Amino acid sequence: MTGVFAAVDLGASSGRVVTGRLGGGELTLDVVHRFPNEPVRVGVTRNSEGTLHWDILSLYRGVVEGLRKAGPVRSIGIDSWAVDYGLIDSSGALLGNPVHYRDARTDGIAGRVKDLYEVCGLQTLPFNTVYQLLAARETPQYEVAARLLMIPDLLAYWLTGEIGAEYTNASTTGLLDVRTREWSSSLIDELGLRGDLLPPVRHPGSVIGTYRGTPVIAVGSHDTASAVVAVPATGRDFAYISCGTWSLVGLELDRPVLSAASRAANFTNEGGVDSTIRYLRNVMGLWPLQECLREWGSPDLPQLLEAAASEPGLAFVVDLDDPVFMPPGTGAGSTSMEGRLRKLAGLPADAGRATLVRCILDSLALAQRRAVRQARELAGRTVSVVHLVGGGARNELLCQLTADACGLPVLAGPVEATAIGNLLVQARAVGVVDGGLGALRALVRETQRIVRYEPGVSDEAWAAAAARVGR
Ligand code: LFR
Repeated sequence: MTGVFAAVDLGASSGRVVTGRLGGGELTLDVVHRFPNEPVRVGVTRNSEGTLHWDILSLYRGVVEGLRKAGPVRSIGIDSWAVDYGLIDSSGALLGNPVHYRDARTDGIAGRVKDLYEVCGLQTLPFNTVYQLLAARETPQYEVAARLLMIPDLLAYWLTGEIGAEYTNASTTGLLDVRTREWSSSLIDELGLRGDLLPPVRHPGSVIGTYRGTPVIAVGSHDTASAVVAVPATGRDFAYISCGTWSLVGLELDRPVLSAASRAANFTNEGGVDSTIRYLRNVMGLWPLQECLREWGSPDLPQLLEAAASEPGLAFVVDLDDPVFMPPGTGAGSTSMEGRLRKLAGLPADAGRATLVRCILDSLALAQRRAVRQARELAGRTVSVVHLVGGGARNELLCQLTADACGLPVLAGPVEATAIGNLLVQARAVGVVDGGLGALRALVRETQRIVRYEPGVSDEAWAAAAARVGR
């Protein structure tokens, strides 16, 4: 028995609707619609920076158009980046455009709040939903809101009229108890936030409602949770890197690690599909490269990567975890992404773009090495292979550098891991495929292109580079 399913997958720079035919050992994909996701800055006359918003209605239009192009499907699943939300009033109307997690409104807030790790197990990222809510607490919107809906839940609400908070994404808010997997009312009260805004938690695999007669199914609506479902691993001794705008580097565990060392290393315990824990760290990912490309007017990437591959390795490295790289580039002066990178890496003025790209990729591999090593130590696990999934799996230079840096084989692919994880959870929910994560992953392994990269022999150069960035 096979069926066709539609995955809506929203990334930080574009969205797509992907149909997948699954069942009977088959898993084939078709990207039926791609649309841009272009944040909008407004209100620059009120304060110098204004506020960076998601253009949520344009995203919704992309979703609806994509579903139209998808044609008849068994069901629909939606995933997106985490932490961001929309507020709706008691009539169901959206109160303002959701704010982008890279907006500066949360600057400094995390440092003023008590440590939440013991309860929610999350790494402190300045943009966690809890800090966004603390920043928004005084606004009229917050006061009159009836419900908070995370981005995929908001889109699902518009499609079906049903509200809820999908678990994997709710786990990124900072307000969910990592042990009970329910909202932590004591934490919410203690922070003086409104618990009544938070809808009941629903779990991947449950039916949300219908859109024009087609079931909409809760999937791992946090994109990283869906990507981890599609990691084509056998056994347990693997680390994964879900590499796109961010690199999410970590392990799949049965229970959270909440030790002081884990907290100090800023490792997160996010909720995964089938009650797993995604024990990982956010590494800056391809974002600095994407921003440079944008600033350079989108030059030919394959050509640039080829040139970068011929540059001397590890000549210039930066600590990509430095928060200075978090905000979008302005495209001008020293605050451009290129300017920030040049300054921190100490690049000579005549260094060209290929040198800069090599610096970014070496630095990313170095940061990924560090996260894999730390995850392994903090969780007390053996790692014999690194699975690299997502758009980054297309980047051969990055995959090879990651294998070299980690001193481990890298299995790269699938590129569309997030959409595949989304589709698999739907297909299982309607009974077209069955089994646990192991069975779902076997299907990915058997049907998708996966490329193996062997590590180079010497670790010395990487260890020295790590010491140079002080990590
Ligand atoms: C990746 C991702 C990360 C999350 C970041 C912000 O797309 O979802 O997991 O930390 O975006 O939401």
